[in-house]
Amino acid sequence: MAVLLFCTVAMACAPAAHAEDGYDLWLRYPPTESARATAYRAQVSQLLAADATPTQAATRAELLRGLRGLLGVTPVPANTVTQAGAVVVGTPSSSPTIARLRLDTRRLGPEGYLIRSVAIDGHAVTVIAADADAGALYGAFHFLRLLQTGQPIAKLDLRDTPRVKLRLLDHWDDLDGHVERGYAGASIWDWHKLPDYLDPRYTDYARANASLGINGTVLNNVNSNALSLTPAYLEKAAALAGVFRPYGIRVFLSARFSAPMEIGGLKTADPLDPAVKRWWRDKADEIYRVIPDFGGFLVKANSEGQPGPQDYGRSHADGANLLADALAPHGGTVMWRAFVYSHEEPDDRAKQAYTEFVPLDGKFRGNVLVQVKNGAIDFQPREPFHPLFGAMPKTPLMMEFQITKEYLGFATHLVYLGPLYEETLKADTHAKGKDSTVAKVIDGSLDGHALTGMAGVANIGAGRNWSGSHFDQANWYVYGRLAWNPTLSSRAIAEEWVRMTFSNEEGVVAPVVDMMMGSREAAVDYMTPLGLHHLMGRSHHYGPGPWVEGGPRADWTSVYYHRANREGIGFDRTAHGSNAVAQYSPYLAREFGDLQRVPEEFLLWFHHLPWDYRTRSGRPLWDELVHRYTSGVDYVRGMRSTWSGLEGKVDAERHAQVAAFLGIQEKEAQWWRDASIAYFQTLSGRPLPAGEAAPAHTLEYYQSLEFPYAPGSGR
Ligand code: GCW
Repeated sequence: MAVLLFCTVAMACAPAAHAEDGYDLWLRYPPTESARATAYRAQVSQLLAADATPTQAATRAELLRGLRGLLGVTPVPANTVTQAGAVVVGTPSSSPTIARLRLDTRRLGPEGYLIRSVAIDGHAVTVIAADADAGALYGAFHFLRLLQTGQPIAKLDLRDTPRVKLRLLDHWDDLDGHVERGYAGASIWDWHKLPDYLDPRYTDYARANASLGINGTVLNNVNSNALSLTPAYLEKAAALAGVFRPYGIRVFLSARFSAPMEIGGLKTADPLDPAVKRWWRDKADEIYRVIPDFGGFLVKANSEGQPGPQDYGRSHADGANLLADALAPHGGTVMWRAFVYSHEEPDDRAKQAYTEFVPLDGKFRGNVLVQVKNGAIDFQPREPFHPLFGAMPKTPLMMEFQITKEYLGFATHLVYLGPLYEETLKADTHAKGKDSTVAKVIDGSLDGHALTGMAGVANIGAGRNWSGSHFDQANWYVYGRLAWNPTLSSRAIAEEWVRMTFSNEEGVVAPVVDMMMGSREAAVDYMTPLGLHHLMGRSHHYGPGPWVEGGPRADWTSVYYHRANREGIGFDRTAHGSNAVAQYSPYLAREFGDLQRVPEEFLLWFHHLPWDYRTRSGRPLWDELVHRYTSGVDYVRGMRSTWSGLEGKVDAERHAQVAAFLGIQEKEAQWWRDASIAYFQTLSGRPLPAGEAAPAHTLEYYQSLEFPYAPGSGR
């Protein structure tokens, strides 16, 4: 137990001034503006926090760090409340003071907490109580967030528990340090120096994740290498698990389905083969010997060239159950991805996952989650929610969002993904009547599942600011907050983040939040308006490529998706076309299939329409498309001017980088607009609407651009 007393001279306790390079993320803990700081100091005059376990020690250390930074306090050990303004954190077993209060902590579960203003021996005290250490840690971060965002703390009565059980980051990190679709530098994991060297950054990674409630991390790419399951790499993973454990974070690994052959010397990886079953059971036992709280496996199988059960004529359920049986004795989970589409299958790619997985509903073991991307194609700027949500009631489905912006401008574009996540989670599947939202599928409440999960493909790298840009940190942040509670508002989360990351000044908060909230819609407009999708450059996915055709498979081209010709544009997924609409509930199938009712943002996702089709604005489709492209670019121009107006209100170093990146974004938004218009105009044959500028270059110029070294490519 420790008690903290304040420095009388606040200055003496202030952290050394340092340039803001983004390393501290939203945990900067800068000195609080003076009037507010004075009030807070009276309310936070003592800290009682045990440090008998690693998690308790981490909780205490974070509170000390935060309070010292925000309010300028110096810790002095003690163990009872002796004055008003004590903060007591812990569980009934770690804190006699909390035990005395007889709070109903049981109902908080292993990760929940409550924060309450109470009186103890006549003193006003803030209690952060939980039933287990991890809950107290989360509560401490919540309390710090209240201070960081300038909230009143005198009359608190909060309780919070996560609505989703597994809240994970999926790293697409290769063992050689490359990050697939990573735009924030090399992998954060220095596999070569592990397990002996534990970069302090790993601890800061754990702190940042714990501050959001993220409780698991898949260390390696789903396009996986069997070597990560060898003893040497398991030891390295175990070292990371040791760093993360105090922060409530468990380690998971992507498992290569053919590992029994590649590192086990077997002749087959057939899931029904007894030797293969034995191999996975032994492997699981071995893993749990070195990582006792190992979370489980993530598997990409029979997808984009990865090995899987279908190589042996078996189903995805056979494959998933093989690994599930191996993990079950240890309490581990299999996350089996539904991102599958076949090489041979000529059917609409948007339909294939549903076609393959729905018949398997009810065939998976109890410790299997099927991991489904938010949309049926591939993390596009906008997609309708994946039709699997709501269609497999007997199987827990977990959400897979992409945090890294593979299709949304890499690191440089300011695109806040909160509205994208929120739009998907709030979407109504109508699976069990109205209000059967995707969020309710994910949190298990719609179909009564206790095993629930959400995964975000991480945007974290070894770059100093973690995510490749300052604003990309917000995407990590909003993902984590929504994984904890999928019903939160992305605007409220943006506001929290801006306050913690940049400033509590209203003159900063309001314009930055507004700018963020419209940024995703702008990217949709300048890249793929009105339901267009998958029009990016081939394989590296950088920049526009609506002309991409030919190559190894049709569904890796752009022409497959936009289907533009002299007559019109769009993918007919109605009953007259691929009938993908039929994979949604009858209510939605009718809505999406009906031109009068389909939300306009999905118009060309579901319909092929003539260039002169009259859109809701009254403009013909071609004119509307051009209008959207232009307004996307205009929005970016607006963000640049908003941001330049904030000069002096945000530290110079971060201001300058954001300003420069917005400049890149404007250039690239213009490039997307111009190249797309130049290309589609060759098909529509229609003039640009009045007042619309012609593309800066010829179509041939845009088509000639090549980017062999664009970052993050798959391989
Ligand atoms: O979006 C695509 C990416 C691939 C990725 C794949 C997947 C890991 O372009 O790089 O591979 O999705 O999700 O499996």
